[in-house]
Amino acid sequence: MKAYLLDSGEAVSLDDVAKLGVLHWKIDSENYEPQIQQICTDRNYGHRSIVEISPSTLPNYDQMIAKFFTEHIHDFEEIRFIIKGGGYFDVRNSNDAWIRLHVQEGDLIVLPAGIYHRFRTDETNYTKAMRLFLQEMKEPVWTPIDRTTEGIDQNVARRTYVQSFLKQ
Ligand code: KMT
Ligand code: NI
Repeated sequence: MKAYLLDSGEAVSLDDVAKLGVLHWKIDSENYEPQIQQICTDRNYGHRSIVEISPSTLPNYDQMIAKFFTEHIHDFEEIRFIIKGGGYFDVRNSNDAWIRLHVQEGDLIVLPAGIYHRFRTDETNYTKAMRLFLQEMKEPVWTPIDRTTEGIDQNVARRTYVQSFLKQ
């Protein structure tokens, strides 16, 4: 995984990315099951699903990619393992600038609840990813809460995130 400031292209270290609460593992994409299993056990991930992002494989493609690329938060972690292809997760740093995370085959990334982020495919225009969901979730659903939502500063996940990672 490579990280850089989106505006300037200046490299950002993975240590600095970790300070924002983003977790990352590089996993053998040929034989990922053992490591994925271990992480699921350690972090209480239960349900999984596969998403294949390309015009021919994702229903409502245009609508979906527009949604992925709209800045949002979730009430829970966003956990994604890239099986094939690549993509960009943009996350906001403590100055509210975008950091672009280029994820590719074998990257497993966890975005903490409450972090502002968005996603798009990269030049390959193809992302096959496993989505993992916390066991505590009754249904593996992902509801994005757009940054423009009224009262978002009072959202519990957002407040917890700000307290934990942005206030030093
Ligand atoms: C999401 O929730 O933003 C996504 O699932 C993006 C695609 S997963 C690489
Ligand atoms: Ni998201």
